Amino acid sequence: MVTGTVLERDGAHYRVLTAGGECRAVLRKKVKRDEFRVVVGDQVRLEPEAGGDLFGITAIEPRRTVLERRIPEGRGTRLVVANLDQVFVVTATADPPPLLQLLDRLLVLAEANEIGAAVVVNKIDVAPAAPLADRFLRAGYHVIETSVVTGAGIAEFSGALRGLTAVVTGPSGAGKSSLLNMIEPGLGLRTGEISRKVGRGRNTTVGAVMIPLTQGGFLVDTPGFSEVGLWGIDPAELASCFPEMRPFLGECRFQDCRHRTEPGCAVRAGVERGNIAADRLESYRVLLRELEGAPREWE
Ligand SMILES: Nc1nc2c(ncn2[C@@H]2O[C@H](COP(=O)(O)OP(=O)(O)O)[C@@H](O)[C@H]2O)c(=O)[nH]1
Ligand SMILES: [Mg+2]
Ligand SMILES: [Zn+2]
Repeated sequence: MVTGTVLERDGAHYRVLTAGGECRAVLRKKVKRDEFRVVVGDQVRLEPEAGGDLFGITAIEPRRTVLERRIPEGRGTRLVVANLDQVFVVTATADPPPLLQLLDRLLVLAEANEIGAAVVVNKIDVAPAAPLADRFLRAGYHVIETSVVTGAGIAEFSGALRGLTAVVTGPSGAGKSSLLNMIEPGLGLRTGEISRKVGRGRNTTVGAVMIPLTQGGFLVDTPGFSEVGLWGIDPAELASCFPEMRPFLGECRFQDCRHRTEPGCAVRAGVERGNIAADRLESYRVLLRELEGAPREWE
């Protein structure tokens, strides 16, 4: 039996990486009938199709994680990528200035989908890493400080990616493409682009692509990541997506406390004592408003 990792979908064909190299595969009828949806990142079982070098996908191995996005007009959800281990949220120290609420939102997305999350503070040659790095360290995240200019932290970032299936995300201009080019020079990603869509030259594609790394592991390039909404998150669960808030969650006076103005709120007390950063609570509140205001009828 041959197994492989689905790297990319192209219409009815899937590009699959096996121990013996890359091959092209199609869904076997049985898999189709069972309405299995094969997505990028899936581990699949393959059998040779009669005549030709095509393989048939006969089964999908159980998924470790899934990332979904909602399809508009109440048409349900679509899997974006399977078996993602880790999300690296990249920010620059400056130029462009860090967008704290955007970074927190991406971290919450990972948490809510039970995918590991870490922060990369890049451009430490431009401005000191400390205030930004400390903010995320105190929130409980692993933080890697890097500079593409001096090479600082690149080996550490590379080591953190090794063997994992990871997404590298973050605001435009933070240095994602530059970092990845240093880790995998063969990638040849364009840098300094105004829009990554322009850089990719394939702006109609919504599918994810898995890129095998020489050192082992995969990078997932998914235009879908930032589109993965917060819609799936129960507002009551949101605070538990902030690691530093978790120790306080059972301690509020009201069991259904949303940590706004309720009396006896242990999370707010945690902010007053300096255990939780005030701007993290602010990010929580922004996301909570969004979740509570989101239309629920499609779920
Ligand atoms: N000074 C400095 N500039 C960087 C660093 N990393 C990236 N850049 C520059 O920042 C700009 C945006 O980088 P890019 O990799 O395209 O960012 P992306 O949009 O996140 O992919 C480019 O002009 C890079 O040369 C860094 O560590 N230090
Ligand atoms: Mg880029
Ligand atoms: Zn509370």
